[in-house]
Amino acid sequence: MRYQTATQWGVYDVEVCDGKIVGLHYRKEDPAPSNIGRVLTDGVQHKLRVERPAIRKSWLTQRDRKLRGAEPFVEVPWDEALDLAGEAIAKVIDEYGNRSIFAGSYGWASAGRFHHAQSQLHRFINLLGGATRAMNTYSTAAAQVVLPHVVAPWHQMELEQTTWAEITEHAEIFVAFGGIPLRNTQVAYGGITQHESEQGARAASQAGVTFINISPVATDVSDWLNAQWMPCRPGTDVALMLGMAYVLETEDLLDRAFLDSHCAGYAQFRNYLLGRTDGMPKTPQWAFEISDVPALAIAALARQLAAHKTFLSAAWSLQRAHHGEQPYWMLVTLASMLGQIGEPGCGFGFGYGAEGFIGSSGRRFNWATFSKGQNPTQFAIPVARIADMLLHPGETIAYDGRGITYPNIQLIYWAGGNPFHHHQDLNRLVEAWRKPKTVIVNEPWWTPTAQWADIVFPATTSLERQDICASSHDPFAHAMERALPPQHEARSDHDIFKGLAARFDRLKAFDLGLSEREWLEDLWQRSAKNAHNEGFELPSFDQFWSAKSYRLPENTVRTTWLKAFKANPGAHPLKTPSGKIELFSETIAAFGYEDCPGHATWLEPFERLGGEGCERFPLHLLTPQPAHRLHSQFDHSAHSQDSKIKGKEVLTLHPAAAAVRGIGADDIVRVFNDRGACLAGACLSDQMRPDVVSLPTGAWFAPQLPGLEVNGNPNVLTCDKGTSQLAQGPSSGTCLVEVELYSE
Ligand SMILES: Nc1nc2c(c(=O)[nH]1)N[C@H]1C(S)=C(S)[C@@H](COP(=O)(O)OP(=O)(O)OC[C@H]3O[C@@H](n4cnc5c(=O)[nH]c(N)nc54)[C@H](O)[C@@H]3O)O[C@H]1N2
Ligand SMILES: Nc1nc2c(c(=O)[nH]1)N[C@H]1C(S)=C(S)[C@@H](COP(=O)(O)OP(=O)(O)OC[C@H]3O[C@@H](n4cnc5c(=O)[nH]c(N)nc54)[C@H](O)[C@@H]3O)O[C@H]1N2
Ligand SMILES: [Mo]
Repeated sequence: MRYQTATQWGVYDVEVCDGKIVGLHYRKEDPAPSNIGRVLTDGVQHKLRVERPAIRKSWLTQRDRKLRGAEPFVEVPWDEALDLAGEAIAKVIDEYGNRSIFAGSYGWASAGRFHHAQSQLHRFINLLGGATRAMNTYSTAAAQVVLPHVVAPWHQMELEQTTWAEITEHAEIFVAFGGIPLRNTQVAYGGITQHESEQGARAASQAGVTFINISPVATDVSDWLNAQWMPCRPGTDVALMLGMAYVLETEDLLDRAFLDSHCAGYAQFRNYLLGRTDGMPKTPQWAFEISDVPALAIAALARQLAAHKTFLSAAWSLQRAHHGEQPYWMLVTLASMLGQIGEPGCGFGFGYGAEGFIGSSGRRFNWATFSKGQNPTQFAIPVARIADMLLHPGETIAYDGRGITYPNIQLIYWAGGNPFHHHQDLNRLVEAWRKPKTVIVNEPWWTPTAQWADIVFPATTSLERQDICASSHDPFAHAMERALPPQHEARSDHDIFKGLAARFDRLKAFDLGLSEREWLEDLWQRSAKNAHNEGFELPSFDQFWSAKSYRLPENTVRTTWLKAFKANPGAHPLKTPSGKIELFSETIAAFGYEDCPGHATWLEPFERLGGEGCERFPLHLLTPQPAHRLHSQFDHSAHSQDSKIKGKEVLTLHPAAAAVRGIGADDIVRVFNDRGACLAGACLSDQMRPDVVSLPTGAWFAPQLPGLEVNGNPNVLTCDKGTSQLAQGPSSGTCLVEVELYSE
């Protein structure tokens, strides 16, 4: 039998025979289906499934916290595990209050609007009086906080920014800071039906658009785009952009009329650019010394951009670094100086190689979501400050103009994320994670986070339940069919929280007496109302479910991003305080943060190539997204394991860097700095700077030897420091290491 399923990397039919997945079929409507789908064939029914509720041994006997992560589990019946979890939650609320529960539970979990693990957790915990939550994402925290001050709310920009179709038709030059790595466009949050990024880039190239790849890695832009490569040092893009801005200003190649009519604060920025505030003009020579891109090349590029219809883009990775607010603010500043913002195919945009929906022309639609209710504590921390919060209860940090005081967390509940994958400086997280009394995790597999819990509830996967896949950025909705019965004793997150809600007399308030099918019908009917308000009708739920997929009616042509603002800024102001693009922000300046002043600024990161003290760790470590999976998901599958070297994640380094260290292809190497060390398998490539190495994220954290992680998880090396006091985002992009041949 074939069943339709939808994942965050595409829609597939899985073939099931005698209760086993035996095959996977790609969909013909997808022009570039992702191979990541292969993880399903052996990964779902894998020996690493959590089979039954499990309690860590000495938590069960004496409520120990110190051995968390280093101890076996005892399987218990469902009722006993739910009783224990319910008692632990009730006790913490009683003794410490709701803020002492951390239910931020960041993570991608799986596609599907009803069985969305975090939403289920949040609905449950809100009914008990709420909990401490997390705000913003690991993906784009710095952007989400700085850009609303400067130009527009992030979510609006993601959905409405310039399409590939407009770039193809109108742009002449596409500048890609951080490239357009198409491997990342396999994925889109909440699901994706048609992978169109490659088509989009090819069409632009065939229409004559010139691509420029400003990145430490040449392969961040596909070779068929014939991009000009400018290999900059990581974390120095702001300096490079300032060098270009200097040329535009001093050679009078900028649009002063646009800066006057559409922007606020160019004068303040200009004083800084010319060195009037700090005695340091940001000349191309100055920019060369920081970025290692020759001054002549910087000046030539600036002139080239001013003479053409230019689109400036940046990867999301640029802002996942110390002072990550600055490259995005600076990109907007540079685009404002060119004055082409609001013209079709020109201006600026973010993430064209980040997720598959960026730049697509498909209709955007507001599908109904599963209702989480309100969090009565109304309290959240910046998502990447979790270890800091656990280690420093009572301490106050700055965030976007206010103070946030860390609560005293006594219980962590995680459903649908893997902090032992996603957080920086995992050795610090290990220490922090042992502070609370209790950790509860819902997981399908024995991931590191499950291994680091006290109570583990076995969760079903999408293939074991019914759901609807429909995201605001995708023109399709799909039925997600139940292809398998729940494996072993697994239950859906919804059923797990039903069991817990019953222990608090909240079952009826939690599930409203509705079955899974009735919840899906409710979602569909609420979406139908949204559709009706937009002037079209959805089919009935039964029609949709039997057809399996539904496509939204084609849009009337989407308008060019910021076109109305360009035409008449007075009549169509931005949502910033001045209604203009804020090259200087009075608001941010008034916060008085030395690590995020009032205009885009080059600020030294805590470590970088060419910076002070880089001699001991002379290589910059990039930690990009993995090509063969989504984050850490299904790392146990054959598809992911086949991409490894001797079972280790692959570290790519330049042949020259390898030669001086006596490293050959396929050798096992030790990657280390003062924060930690891990093993990896070496792969050589001359398509990168010789002082840069690259180790994708997602290998399951395995600190099996003293001071040594053995699977190749780069987050034992990254630093757990906020981007700045403005956004407090993760700064995983800022990381120096050394590499040596490993011999046991
Ligand atoms: N060094 C470094 N670190 C990074 C990054 C980087 O660039 N560099 N990138 C960061 C970014 S952008 C992100 S988004 C994060 C990603 O971090 P996460 O989103 O936490 O990573 P995932 O591996 O997707 O974790 C999802 C977990 O949910 C589980 N799961 C799947 N389906 C279900 C379900 O139905 N129910 C339940 N209960 N669980 C389920 C999966 O098994 C998996 O363990 O990583 C961040 N970490
Ligand atoms: N296959 C796959 N795709 C994914 C994901 C996945 O897990 N697997 N995860 C998804 C998620 S959650 C996210 S947030 C997005 C992330 O999307 P991005 O953050 O855009 O992707 P990254 O792969 O982290 O980085 C892109 C490239 O930036 C370059 N780079 C790094 N630092 C610098 C720098 O300082 N300057 C310059 N100029 N370049 C730099 C690196 O060479 C890297 O290849 O990807 C999504 N797509
Ligand atoms: Mo992300």
